[in-house]
Amino acid sequence: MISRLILLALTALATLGCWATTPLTPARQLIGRMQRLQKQGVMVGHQDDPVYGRSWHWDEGRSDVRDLVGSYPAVMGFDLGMIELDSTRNLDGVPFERMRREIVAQHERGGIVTLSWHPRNPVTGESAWTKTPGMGHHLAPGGAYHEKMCGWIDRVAAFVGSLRRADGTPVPVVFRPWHEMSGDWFWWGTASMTATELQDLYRLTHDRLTRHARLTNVVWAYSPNLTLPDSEQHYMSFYPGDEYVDLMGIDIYDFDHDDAAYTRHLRDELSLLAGVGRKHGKLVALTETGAQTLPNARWFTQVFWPVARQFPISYVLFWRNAWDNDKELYISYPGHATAPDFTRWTRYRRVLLARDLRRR
Ligand code: BMA
Repeated sequence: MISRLILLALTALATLGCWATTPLTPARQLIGRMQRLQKQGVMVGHQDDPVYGRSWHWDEGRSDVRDLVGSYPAVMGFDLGMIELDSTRNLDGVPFERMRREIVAQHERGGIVTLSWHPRNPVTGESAWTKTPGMGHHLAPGGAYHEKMCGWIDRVAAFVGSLRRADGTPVPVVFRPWHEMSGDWFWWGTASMTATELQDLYRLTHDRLTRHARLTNVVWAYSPNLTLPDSEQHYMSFYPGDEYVDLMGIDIYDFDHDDAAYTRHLRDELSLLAGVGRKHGKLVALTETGAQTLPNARWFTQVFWPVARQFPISYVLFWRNAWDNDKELYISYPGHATAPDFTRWTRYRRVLLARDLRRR
């Protein structure tokens, strides 16, 4: 009996020792950190924040957000579109070398990075917004474009694998492939692929990055867009499975300058998201949002926050302040009518910028 007890104790100690020495992957570390941060507040995110803004592009050390409130946003988004073609710049002109540098810098200042991907249409070579009925069939194993797609995904893997600090440590990122698949505008959307085919494409992407390229720095986001009338069943219909996803998100915009409709949708969708996140044990985030051209000077404190503050979201990513297109403006900059309101909002205790994350 005593020897049995000793054996049991030794096994327990060995197991504990083994746990203690198995380091968490960079992705697992980021998930844990985001879970802790989600309890403390909502992180402010901005697409392409340090590479261009309303009236400037490619300057170093600039940011519309930092110029206004004195801190970079907690989350930065970047897009990999055209990396599949081995291009040196993405579809909006951002050099990938610069992007890599900014991603590492954001990580080093304690911030978080999320990546989206608007790849060209693999069949026609046209933009991501070109539909091709039967796309799922072309991309399935044995399909005429399967190998090409694997090669494209591998280029994403090479870039994500190259995100390292000077000492070689991988920089973790939240990757959000095949976003807005519930809409019909992208070639991976409902006009070109079935929900099952999309799930297969998501799993293929996951497999190439984690098993084939052995990346340990990817946190996986699932991010349909708002498609009314919405329901949990609709939201989940493209879901590749719990073993492929770490974060559940949604993209919602106010394109029509209709604050009442936006807040109604935001409330419905965030409550749906909070429910599925709880049920599946995942992080949740508002993976893209914004009021196009920001016509309401008090949008951040009066329209967005009264709803968003009621839900446990990890971050909100405002889309880009395009340098080449007046319509794409989603976050304040110095001199804009929303600047005082945005500044006030970022001072709220539960609204987190990069400077608030440093020691958390
Ligand atoms: C879209 C638009 C496009 C842009 C693309 C990738 O939502 O903003 O203008 O090229 O994202 O950033």
